[in-house]
Amino acid sequence: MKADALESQSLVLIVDDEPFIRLILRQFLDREGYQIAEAKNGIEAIKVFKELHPDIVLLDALMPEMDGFECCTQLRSLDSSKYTPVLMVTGLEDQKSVDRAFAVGAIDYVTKPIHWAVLRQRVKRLIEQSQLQQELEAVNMELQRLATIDGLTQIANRRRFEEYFNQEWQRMKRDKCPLSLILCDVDFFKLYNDTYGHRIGDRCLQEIAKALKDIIKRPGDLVARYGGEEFAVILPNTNAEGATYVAEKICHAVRTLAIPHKNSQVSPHVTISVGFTTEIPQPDSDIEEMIAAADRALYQAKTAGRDRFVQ
Ligand code: GH3
Ligand code: MG
Ligand code: MG
Ligand code: MG
Repeated sequence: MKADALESQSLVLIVDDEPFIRLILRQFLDREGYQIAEAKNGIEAIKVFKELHPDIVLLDALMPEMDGFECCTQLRSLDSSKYTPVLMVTGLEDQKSVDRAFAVGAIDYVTKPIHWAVLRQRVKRLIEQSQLQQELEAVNMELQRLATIDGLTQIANRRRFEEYFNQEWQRMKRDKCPLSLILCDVDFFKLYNDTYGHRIGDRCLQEIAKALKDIIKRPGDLVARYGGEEFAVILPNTNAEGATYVAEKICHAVRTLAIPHKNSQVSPHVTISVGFTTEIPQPDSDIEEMIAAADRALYQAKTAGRDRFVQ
């Protein structure tokens, strides 16, 4: 009759003001392989919950000090109880009590005298459901993270760039603070691929992305892969002087990687061109125009000879 290994580690919090009920519940669930904690009223239950984070709460309704309904309300308001099922175990059978229990966040309801075979299944299933829910949430969070990351370079992708740039644009507009945007494009990268092959080209992009990440570390800054061999950097709360400093550092960092590029027309190594723009977004200014301005600066860096930055 033992529960399986997973459940045997689960902790059940029994909340009841009657010592005899706590005792028979403890004996039964102990035989089922659960760990047990006890509380004799709602106040004590909250305290024990915060301390031990049980996997399920078996909650009596009528108790002195704080009853089960109030206790359940308070439990539901705790962040740490998000996935913890509360099972009401009570002598109250009227519709009003049942409705109230569910309204305050109980996930299920069983009445006294306890039907042990039913209780056994309820406890088992509620714990399983809550574990499954937590696993799904973890998978979901990982999926959300993956959806914003570029597979090749492991930095933010274009989608994340758009999202963050929009967000920071609005924030800088509200706060009347300068926002800087840097666009970078690897020089003669088509020639690089043609010379060394696409796989080495990929590795080159990975190295450049890593170098950019290493130098742009201020909280709030974002480095993203904007396109094939193009990178974008968002610098909130950063004026033109700050952006100049970062743009210079980007050119320097790529040069310092000293990745050979024998067919580049500007250097024996891979270089990057950088364009940037800074503005305090105004109520009537256009976000697309800011990207276009950075793009124009980048184009000027290209036509002026590459391996440089232009504002
Ligand atoms: P410019 O100096 O004017 O920027 O010249 P360029 O050759 O870098 O510019 P162009 O836009 O003509 O070529 C970009 C090249 O980047 C073409 C494409 O094959 C390469 N590229 C884009 N994405 C990737 C990628 O994920 N991996 C590799 N290896 N190459 C890529
Ligand atoms: Mg009671
Ligand atoms: Mg390009
Ligand atoms: Mg290029």
